[in-house]
Amino acid sequence: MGLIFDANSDQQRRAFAERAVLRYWLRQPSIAARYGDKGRQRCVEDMLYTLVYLEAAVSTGSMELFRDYVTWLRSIFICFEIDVDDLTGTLETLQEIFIERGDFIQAEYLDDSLRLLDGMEDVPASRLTEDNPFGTMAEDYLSRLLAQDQPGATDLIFNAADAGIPISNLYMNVLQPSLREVGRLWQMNRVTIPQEHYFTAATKTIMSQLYPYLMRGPSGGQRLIATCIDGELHEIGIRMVCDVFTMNGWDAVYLGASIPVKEIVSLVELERPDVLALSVTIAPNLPKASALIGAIRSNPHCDGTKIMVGGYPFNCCPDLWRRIGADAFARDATSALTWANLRFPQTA
Ligand code: B12
Repeated sequence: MGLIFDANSDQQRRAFAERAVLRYWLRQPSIAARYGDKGRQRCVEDMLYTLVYLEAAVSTGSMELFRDYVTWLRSIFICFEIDVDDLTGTLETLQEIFIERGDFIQAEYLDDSLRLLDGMEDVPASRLTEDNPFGTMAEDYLSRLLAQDQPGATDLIFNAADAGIPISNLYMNVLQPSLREVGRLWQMNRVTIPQEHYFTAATKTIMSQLYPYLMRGPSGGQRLIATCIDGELHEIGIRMVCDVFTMNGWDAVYLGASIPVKEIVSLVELERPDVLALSVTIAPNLPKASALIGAIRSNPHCDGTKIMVGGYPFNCCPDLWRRIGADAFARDATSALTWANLRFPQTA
């Protein structure tokens, strides 16, 4: 529905992006002086990014998804001190080209974001919220890892686990909010990419070291396969989902990041899990998630497997899971378990 370009038409998309950037730059002669030739290439890459987000939003009928993207982009412009007028001008130019082409749905999505642009939040709110019962620990974890103190962060988590705090609490209230906070700080230009990568790598190591604490509960006979869609590199969230299921007696298998659609279908066909848990963070990966769901639905050998989805775009558009044809959605690992336990009570 509403695709701008033929499927996989990278060339068409690039030509379109170049045309749109050129049109805006010709209108704003000062921009060439400010950004130069390198800057123009950068703008084309950014335009391509905007186009794939727009395609993902249009193809899933989610105007709020594109709005969220523009809010995010605008805050990046502000925090990296890039002139927001250039964002407005670029989006207006894009809208104009879509109208000329008769792509009115895309023009409408742009119109929505342009109308709301001035009211969008300049900087996102902190992810370390006051209602977090482990807020102090989350702040402590964040500051230790930002100071490259992995041993200190490890001690913090292991002392808490040794004191009997359930791993799921540490996941939900310490690791999850601090990872989201480090993402926010990156978006605000307050932490560097190496700092963010160090934070992620250290957190993955700590999660791996926690495995002896996971203690697989008595098996309830339910089966889960947990995976990221093709192209998706954000895999910590789905790993948490899988761990929480494991701790609660599910026979849960975690496949990791970016698994091709065909391979996931074959595995579901072979293993027939009760639930396939599918994670998507980057909205342009949504069309592949829809394709996977379609392929599973049309395969009679996959009958009986329920498809649950989750991740960033679903948390920002609560209705999106229905529109891509999933059976369920959960905001986080513990609510996913609640849904799955109700749907599949223990049999063993
Ligand atoms: C770590 C990280 C990365 C790492 C990921 C490493 C890894 N091994 O996972 C790396 C460096 C690879 C990365 C890359 C990118 N990232 Co990044 N990343 C993050 C960061 C900081 C943390 C992600 C995380 O682990 N969160 C914590 C987990 C626990 O939360 P969660 O993922 O939401 O998962 C929970 C729920 O959503 C739910 N859930 C998740 N999946 C599922 C599935 C099911 C079935 C269910 C039921 C529930 C469920 O349960 C989970 C546990 O409770 C986020 C910030 C953020 N807000 O999350 C940015 C973030 C997601 N990244 C972002 C971006 C832009 C990118 C890049 C495009 C950057 C770039 N230009 O290269 C690339 C894209 C890579 C790709 N193709 O996938 C943006 C996305 C913004 C947007 N509007 O889309 C964010 C939000 C940062 C920001 N604030 O700007 N990133």
